[in-house]
Amino acid sequence: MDVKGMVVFITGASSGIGQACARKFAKGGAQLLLIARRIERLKKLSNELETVYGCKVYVQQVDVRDSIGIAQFFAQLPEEWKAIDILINNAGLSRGLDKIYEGQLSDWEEMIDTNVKGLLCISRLVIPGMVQRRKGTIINIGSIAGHEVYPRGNVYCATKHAVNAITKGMRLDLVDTPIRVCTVDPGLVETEFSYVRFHGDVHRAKKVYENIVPLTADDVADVVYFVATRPPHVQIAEVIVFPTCQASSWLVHRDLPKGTE
Ligand code: NDP
Ligand code: 8X3
Repeated sequence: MDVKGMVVFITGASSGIGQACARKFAKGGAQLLLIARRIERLKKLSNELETVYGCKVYVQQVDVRDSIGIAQFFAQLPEEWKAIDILINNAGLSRGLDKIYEGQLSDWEEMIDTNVKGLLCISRLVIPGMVQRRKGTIINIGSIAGHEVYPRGNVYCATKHAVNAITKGMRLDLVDTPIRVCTVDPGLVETEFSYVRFHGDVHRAKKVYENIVPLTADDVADVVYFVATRPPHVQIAEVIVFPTCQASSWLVHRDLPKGTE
């Protein structure tokens, strides 16, 4: 399927996987609707995409935890931008890596509000138009954390299990439409993810990717693009993508031989 001229809506496009997806779909000729909280980054990305790929880009500062703000953003969108062909529900984060009896309530709220309620809120506004137009692809960015729970991952894993369940629920409820629902579930990807998880502790964040070759955001964007560009009758329900050194959430081979990094 060609994405040329399609409206692709990416949440959390200011960094990491979302930003890599924006570049990938721009290269394919799509029109990009991009949101995140860091608007300066989105504007910079928009300039880059318009210059390099000559595509149309619409950016707006939106916090996906703010259901009223999301509704206002959606209501004021020009009609051409409301006709979303591909929704990439990517905005998400982890906060903390603590035993469940030591975790911070504020971290839990932030993860649940962003990863679960934010995704639901955006989807609730976008899917009716897809149903009406009888066209659309929804790609949720889940995680291996939505399939396995790892020590101290408790609430983050719970939010990604919720994303997994919501994705399945969407697929069931949309089975009588041409809309496709997919989830792309990565393992270790080196982005700002761990920096955010550890509240800006760069040293601790770097240790997550020590002595391994992790996935890059571009690797994940390649998978998302592949999923989106299958023929309309092909619905890739779920993709788990690991770096080669990873076999599960908690089995990661870190003994990288010198010279192969
Ligand atoms: P990054 O931290 O690099 O990017 C996260 C993006 O989400 C940013 O653009 C950020 O934008 C946005 N975001 C976070 N909170 C909000 C909010 N309240 N409102 C709007 N946007 C928000 O991490 P990744 O690219 O790695 O993460 C992207 C997705 O991939 C997440 O859902 C994550 O759970 C998932 N994932 C990541 C893996 C990894 O190892 N990196 C593995 C598996 C899944 P801003 O801060 O500007 O609002
Ligand atoms: C991000 C990957 O393993 O840190 O979802 O949960 S992991």
